[in-house]
Amino acid sequence: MSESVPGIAPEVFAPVKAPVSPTQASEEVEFVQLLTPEGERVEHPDYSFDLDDEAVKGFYRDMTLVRRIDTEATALQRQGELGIWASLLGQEAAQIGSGRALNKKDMVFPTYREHGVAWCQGVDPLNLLGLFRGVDQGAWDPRDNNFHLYTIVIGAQTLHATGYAMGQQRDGAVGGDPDNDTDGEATIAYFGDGASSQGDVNEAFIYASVFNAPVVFFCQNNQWAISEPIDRQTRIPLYQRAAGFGFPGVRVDGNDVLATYAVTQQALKRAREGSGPTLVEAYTYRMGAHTTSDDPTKYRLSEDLEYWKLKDPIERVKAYLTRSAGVDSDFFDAIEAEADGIAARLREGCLSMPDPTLTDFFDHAYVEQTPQLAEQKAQYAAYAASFEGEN
Ligand SMILES: Cc1ncc(C[n+]2csc(CCOP(=O)(O)OP(=O)(O)O)c2C)c(N)n1
Ligand SMILES: [Mg+2]
Repeated sequence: MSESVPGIAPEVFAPVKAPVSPTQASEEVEFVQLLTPEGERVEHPDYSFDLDDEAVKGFYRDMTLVRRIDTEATALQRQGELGIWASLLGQEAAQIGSGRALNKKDMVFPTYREHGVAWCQGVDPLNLLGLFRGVDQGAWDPRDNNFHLYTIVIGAQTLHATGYAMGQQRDGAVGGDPDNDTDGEATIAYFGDGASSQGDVNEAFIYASVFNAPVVFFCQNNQWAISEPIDRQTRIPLYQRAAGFGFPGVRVDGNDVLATYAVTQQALKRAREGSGPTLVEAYTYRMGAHTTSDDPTKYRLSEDLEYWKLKDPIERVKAYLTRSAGVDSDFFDAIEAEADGIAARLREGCLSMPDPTLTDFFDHAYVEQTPQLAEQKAQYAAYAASFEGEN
């Protein structure tokens, strides 16, 4: 292989050296932060958090409840009641901050890990469990809560979101009074650091840019795509990629719910006003396994997790509420009790879900049954019946 190519620096050909741990890389990171890991409020020149402490208490409640939902779902999987579960542990602030910045008419396109955003949109967590239990293929109607079905095909939803946003634009739902951010609609697409390498995501960026679509690309950079570290996805900070596509990018402390709220709110406002897309990179960490089928101890250091535990998104809000907002233990105890109640309801609801029959799957392939599918369903039913009476 040639040592040098005119106009290309030799280091481009050097093997990419993954850092020993993402922890080291994170020391260099600059991002928008409004609440430190110690729970101290800080100011930023471009972003401010303008809600009161009641709202912060609400964020604390949301994050605590979704963490509990997540813990219960993980336990249910371990007990054989769910086929698989994708935990959001560590990403509560990124999801609640962005989810609470949404307006009623905004539309959400999630991946498979956005349980916190689903919560903000009012999707019953039992519906999420049905999907992971395998008794349905997503039992919620996206129109009920402006929250689309989970997408497992990495990055595909960014194209769906861009198409939807272009529809909002063509329906005249964008623009209007720029001082009234309830006037106008936007779309938000969630995806991961690994997804940023997909062709679909890059195509979505181009379409959104040239058509000025009202879409916010919300990337949760949790440092890992299963066992692949962020260094295998990019050599520049992900948010900087937006510049090459012609729209703004911003990196936010994804473990800071106040900053995530403020940054997403501004990006959504831009979109609703007709100023086009924004890429938000929420810098965070996947504290659990990729899914319950994964064992992260095989590929990452436990010291990383210890490092990120100090940046826990919930603990910093608790520290702020206790020290700076005068909130006492009654408040926290009440939320724990509420979490217990939700967990019990979920467990009971999960265990009592009716099993599907295999023929159900033929009914849900298309909105309307086709003659071919009807025939296949009948053939399958006859085949299954031929085993009746056998052990
Ligand atoms: C198109 C496609 N390729 C591969 C996979 C297998 N896969 C499932 S999750 C995943 C990693 C995704 O990582 P990231 O985008 O960072 O999201 P995270 O799981 O960290 O939230 C991969 C490669 C898939 N589901 N779809
Ligand atoms: Mg990831």
